[in-house]
Amino acid sequence: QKDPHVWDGRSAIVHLFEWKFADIADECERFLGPKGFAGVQVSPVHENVIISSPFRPWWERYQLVSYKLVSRSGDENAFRDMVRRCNNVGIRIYVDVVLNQMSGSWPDAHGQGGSTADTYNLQYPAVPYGPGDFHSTCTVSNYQDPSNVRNCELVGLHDLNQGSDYVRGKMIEYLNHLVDCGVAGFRVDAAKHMWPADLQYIYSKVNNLNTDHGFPSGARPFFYQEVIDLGGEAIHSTEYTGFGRVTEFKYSRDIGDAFRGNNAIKWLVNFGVGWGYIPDGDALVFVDNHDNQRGHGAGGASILTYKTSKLYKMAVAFMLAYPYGYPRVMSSFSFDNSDQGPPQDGNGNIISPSINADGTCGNGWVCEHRWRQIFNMVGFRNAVAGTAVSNWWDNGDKQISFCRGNKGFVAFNDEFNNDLKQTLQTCLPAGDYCDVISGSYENGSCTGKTVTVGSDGKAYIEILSSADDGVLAIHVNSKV
Ligand code: AAO
Repeated sequence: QKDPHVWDGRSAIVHLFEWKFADIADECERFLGPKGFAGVQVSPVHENVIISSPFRPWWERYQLVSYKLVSRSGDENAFRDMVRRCNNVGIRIYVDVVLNQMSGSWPDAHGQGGSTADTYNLQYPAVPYGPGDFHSTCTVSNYQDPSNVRNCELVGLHDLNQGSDYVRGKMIEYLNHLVDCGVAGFRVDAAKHMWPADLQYIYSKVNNLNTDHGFPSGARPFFYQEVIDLGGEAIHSTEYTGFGRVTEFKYSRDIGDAFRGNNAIKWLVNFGVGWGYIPDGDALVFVDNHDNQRGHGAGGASILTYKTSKLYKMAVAFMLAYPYGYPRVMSSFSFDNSDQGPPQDGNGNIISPSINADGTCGNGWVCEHRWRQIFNMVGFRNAVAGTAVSNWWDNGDKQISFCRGNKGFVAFNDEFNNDLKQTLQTCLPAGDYCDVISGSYENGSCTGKTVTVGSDGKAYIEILSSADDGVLAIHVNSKV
């Protein structure tokens, strides 16, 4: 349940936050498949309460009225069609599932599929759930007390009792429905707010992945659980790593601090377990997520996002170059305030991303995954798969480089006033290589800088502090 079940030669999940299913299907075929991505995390797919004040915020999708597959991203037919089309081109689908709770209290609550609920009285007839299926209405207020965190309401969201056979049964039914549709796994929202033993039980009852979608028989669904553990609280990530991966939030905070210059990047030499994180095979890693990019969740001012683009691209490049955890790339819509929903019309219909001539997105979508420096580093990660870090070099401060076996080499200059100008060991066979950060290697030619590696494996590497990008990356598949 820690294996993402990806196609050979592929890696990285991209979170297409709030995308519509039809657009995701197109993106799998026209971009993610060809560029070597392995999977997509989709926003919650169940029926949620439509919230009109504030107008259709992104977070309404975490407030359930039923487990029907109908949301602003599309209905069940659109969902099934997307999963099939993406699986056909080697892109797995992971669904963000909300098991902790239903909605908060809203007058006249109704959902995208027309279901209604009496949220004040804990009546959700479309499931159906009633008052006996919930924990009490106390508030999560003390992160030093596991019972408070797990048996009370997170920000007023009505807290389901996963200890009940009936409630568990409904959740297992929902997850099995998604498995039947062909998904490869799940992000489990707010896992920290549920008892580990309850989750372990629920996961154990979920069916094997659907062989009609190309999964081998006996394949268990991938589970990665949102547990925020920055230390200092009663609940630890390791309570959940026995039966799935866990989102390593320390990674997100610390990589931000490092590239912001608060902690010299030379210290990244043993990033991961060496920093006290959970084991490599237990971790799901990311630079930012849909919460902490807008000040929700954890990490605060340390977090890098698309808004700090040069440092952000460096941090994402490091995540993809360095072998720790399974990486997730964030793909955002642009926002000015933290409630704002995705690009939408006056009726709350999501507006599709447009694709510009240079491959970037328009209509309010940022599409970090279409930034050359990011998707080319997915190609780098695929090219160097199975190799270890070697020949680490640093200048004692904020310039570093390292090899991945004899398959790839990457260098970073995180100094704001000093150029990097060094002859460095690249570990690559002699030849000319295309730097996949300043350009791309396409149809046999390089649109960026070319790096010449000598017969001793060394090359002159230059990253000026004034350059658009503070990274340089070459690999065996970018040999000119
Ligand atoms: C909305 C409204 C609320 C309203 C509610 C009910 O905003 O005002 O009361 O509806 O109607 C999302 C939004 C919420 C939204 C919710 C429902 O973020 O604003 O509420 O949908 O629509 C905790 C949880 C974590 C959670 C995170 C946001 O542990 O699971 O809060 N993330 C997930 C999703 C998220 C979603 C939900 C859960 C709910 O990813 O999108 O909410 O389904 C500490 C704790 C953390 C805790 C944070 C924030 O973190 O450790 O566990 O996260 O506090 O409460 C330092 C500390 C760090 C600390 C952090 C923040 O960094 O080191 O430990 O500060 O103080």
